[in-house]
Amino acid sequence: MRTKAAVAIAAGKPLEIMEVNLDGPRAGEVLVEIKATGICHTDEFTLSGADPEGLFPAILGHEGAGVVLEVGPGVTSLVPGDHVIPLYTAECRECDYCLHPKTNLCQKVRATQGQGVMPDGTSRFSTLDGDPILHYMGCSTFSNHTVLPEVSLAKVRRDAPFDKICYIGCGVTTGIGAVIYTAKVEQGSRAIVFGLGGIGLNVIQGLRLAGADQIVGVDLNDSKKSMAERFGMTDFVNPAEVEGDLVPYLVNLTKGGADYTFDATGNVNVMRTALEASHKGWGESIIIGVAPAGAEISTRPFQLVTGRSWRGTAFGGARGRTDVPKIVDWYMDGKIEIDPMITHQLSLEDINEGFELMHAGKSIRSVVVY
Ligand code: NAD
Ligand code: AHE
Ligand code: ZN
Ligand code: ZN
Repeated sequence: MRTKAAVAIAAGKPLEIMEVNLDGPRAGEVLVEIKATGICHTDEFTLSGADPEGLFPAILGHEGAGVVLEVGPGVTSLVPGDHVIPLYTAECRECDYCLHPKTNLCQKVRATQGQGVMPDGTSRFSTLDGDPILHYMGCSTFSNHTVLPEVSLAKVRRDAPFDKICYIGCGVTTGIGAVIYTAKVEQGSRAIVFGLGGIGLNVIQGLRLAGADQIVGVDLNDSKKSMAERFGMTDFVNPAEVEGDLVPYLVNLTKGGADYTFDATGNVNVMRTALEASHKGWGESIIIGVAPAGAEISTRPFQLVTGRSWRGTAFGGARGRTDVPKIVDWYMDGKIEIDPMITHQLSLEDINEGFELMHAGKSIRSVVVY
């Protein structure tokens, strides 16, 4: 079939909107009509050329929602008409990782996904001239139609609005999941969240859900403050306005350091501050941010010797096919909020505007509706 997509031609170049060819689903694959897709910072990271796994030309986008149109041979868990959220972290329920209780990092399709192809080693996308176009993060939601492995799709209820639940495909689940699945934050905890963007705000609402007593938000951009307060932030710190070292300031503010800190900036210096602002003896610091190729983290080992832990999380530790439908329920039941964070709605033709808004710090989430 032919479909319309925003194609990343090369690093640093705007996406090009064009008709592309999409082959039908093969064994274990599913054709999905994408109804809405969010633009995540990670798409921008890849487009900029900072991602060592970034490949071109490719159809980016990994935060979407849509409807199953056709299933390939052997697909048993989905039928045409099902509503789905694509998963960049699959859940096959049978690999060593899926069977291990401590991780959500299913490896069933990870190797081929990282090469921009389907599990059989080929791409379903091509130009109208027949040149292959690669998939991205196993999703490629910047296309009106896409093909995914069955294990990379969460089936969700049919009454949930696509233009909101697409955000559960990455930002919402990553932020809330970092709190409840990865850190397992206890009631009454003190926490610090670095970066109050599309991920950090969801960490904040996760902390509120978990019953944290103190939720400190740290951002260089003052305009993020009011939205963060709406989601439960109790204290705001702009590092540019703090005299002297930020670590002792935050340790003092949290009465000895935070029980949990979260990096949602991708800046390795911030990651160090986050670790060191966690409480001596038991503080845990969770890295969510994705750092550019070659960047490294550092701290004095003494920080760990004295009881702080440095951890990381992908997709908030969520097992997509199991947890994503529940998060959709939380949204529909009013337990979590999504709507205020979707600050802009665009058409596919205007997708580059969404990237510009993100660059300028003017949006939380821009969502493309097909
Ligand atoms: P965003 O651009 O919306 O937000 C980042 C925020 O950090 C902005 O508000 C910015 O002002 C703030 N910031 C930047 N530098 C700062 C500094 N030095 N100190 C304090 N604040 C600072 O981005 P996002 O969509 O929220 O994504 C955040 C990070 O999370 C990105 O690196 C993204 O790639 C990553 N991410 C990771 C996962 C995962 O599974 N681990 C999932 C999604 C996104
Ligand atoms: N390819 C990059 C790393 C990118 C990365 O860390 N991706 C996160 C998801 S970010 C979503 O917005 C992730 O889930 N990683 C786990 C995985 O298996 O990719 C690099 O630096 O190589
Ligand atoms: Zn993302
Ligand atoms: Zn698996």
